Amino acid sequence: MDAQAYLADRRSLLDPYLDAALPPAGEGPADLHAAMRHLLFPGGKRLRPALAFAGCEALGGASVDALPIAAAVELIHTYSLVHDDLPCMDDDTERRGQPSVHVRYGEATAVLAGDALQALAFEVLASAAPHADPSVVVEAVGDLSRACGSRQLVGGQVDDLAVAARVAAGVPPHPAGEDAASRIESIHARKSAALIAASISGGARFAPGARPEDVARLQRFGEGVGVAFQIADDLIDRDDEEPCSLVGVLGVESAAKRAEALLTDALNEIAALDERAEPLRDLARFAVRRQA
Ligand code: GRG
Repeated sequence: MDAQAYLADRRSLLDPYLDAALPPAGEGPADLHAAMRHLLFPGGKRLRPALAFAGCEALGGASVDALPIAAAVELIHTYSLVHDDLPCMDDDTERRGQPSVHVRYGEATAVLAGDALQALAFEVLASAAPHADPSVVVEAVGDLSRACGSRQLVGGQVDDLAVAARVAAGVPPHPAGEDAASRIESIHARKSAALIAASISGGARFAPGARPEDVARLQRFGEGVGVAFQIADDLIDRDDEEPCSLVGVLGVESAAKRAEALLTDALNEIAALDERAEPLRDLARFAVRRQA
């Protein structure tokens, strides 16, 4: 099964589970619950849940073992998109060809829908406890909360916004004497790669009998693939004006080479895993080499 078929197949496992986890759109406050569903269904590529399933399979688990973490990472991803589109952040009126949540439901409801999606992610993850080893669930909650916090996702977003603010103020995006490429990769690592790595290692944790050294290996794999994924995203946009992009700083060719080098290093990191890691390898290649 290639990466696209894997994404489609695992979407059909995830979506009914996600649907059941969300309050129905008609339940009061109806606007809030409808706003929470707005970006979730039909949703995007479902890359992070697929990575969670594939991470679990790579260590011998079944996809169903990873359902709670797969749903949790998609809920976090969705919350971050709802908030990222707000006028005080990226100020985007459309996402995936639809009005952004704040355009459709108003700003206050969009902020609160994002908050509720984030809380629901941890509720869903905690609900794994009766089936999974409770100590695995506690570790997974700790890992995911760290990936979402001020040292990772939120901190990366703050530093990204600071680059945009410098440009808006008419000063160079990166201070003189600073290594702009390293700074950008550090932002990518926190804003994009932390959640991607948490998806993979989080899924891996739920494989019965997963060894901590293999989970750590998959975490490192995810960190590399996550940065490469963000570079690929910037290559697709080809936005030379984007100040927080390696494409702007290094040019298309060097940025593409950097993404490939990160992918190669990441694949080497998990070379010892057997053929059960093949869906994960395919997803990583797809994430880094896709054209859209
Ligand atoms: C607001 C806390 C907070 C964080 C925002 C997600 C994010 C951080 C910013 C969105 C803009 C951006 C460039 C994020 C990097 C991650 C990224 C490329 C998201 C898009 O991911 P895909 O391609 O999206 O998996 P789909 O639509 O397929 O779900």
